Amino acid sequence: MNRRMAIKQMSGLASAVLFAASRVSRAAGFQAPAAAAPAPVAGPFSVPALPYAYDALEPYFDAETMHLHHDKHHQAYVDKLNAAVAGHPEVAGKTVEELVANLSAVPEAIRTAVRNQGGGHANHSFWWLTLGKGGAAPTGELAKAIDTRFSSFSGFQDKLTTAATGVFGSGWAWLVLSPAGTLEIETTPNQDSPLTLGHKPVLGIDVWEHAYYLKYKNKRADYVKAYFSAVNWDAVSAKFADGKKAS
Ligand code: MN3
Repeated sequence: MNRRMAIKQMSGLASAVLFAASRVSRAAGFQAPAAAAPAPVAGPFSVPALPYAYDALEPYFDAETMHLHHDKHHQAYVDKLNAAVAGHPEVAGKTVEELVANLSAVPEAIRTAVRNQGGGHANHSFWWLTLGKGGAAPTGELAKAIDTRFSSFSGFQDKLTTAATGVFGSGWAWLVLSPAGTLEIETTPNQDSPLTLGHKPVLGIDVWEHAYYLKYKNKRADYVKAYFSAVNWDAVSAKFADGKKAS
């Protein structure tokens, strides 16, 4: 081997090492790119910060999915909602929950945008708060109500799983409080909110592919199974108690 060939081989080796190092650093922990994020659309609505670290739900929900889901998908709903309500001060002064709970009061020109983008904002704001690792199972009044309505906790899990895996296309499966104060399992298409139906969400499963495709690919059932290990039952039990008080 002459000197020139040896240098060529060495430089090839060096870039192979560099490539391997970059792979290791990526595998060690996903970091969101700091510089490339576009500025959010200004307006009355904003994405709430996660109440836990992006990797807090590992290994059930991976940190990369949490970054994309929260920082990109949820942000996009908020940006489009802010763009829609610009020039509608009567709408901009309300909470997103008030808007989706009474869509008929929203000007027709922006009603579909508020239903879709506002629904996305309301659903995801609710969703982040009900995830975590607080408690392994429902407690107190919620535990009793689930047993009464679904015979057992596992009976409830089976029914919610069937609902979540059965959603055709994108949507959500929910445990809600009906206006009569009973627990019901229901699904909504797209970003429709249970609030629009007059129902109070107690917990929900986002079954849009953006919620699981990176880690679970097409295996929605595996993602739904993992969801039950990523629920903050203390927070969900508190949602139930609040809903009961208000009904
Ligand atoms: Mn989502």
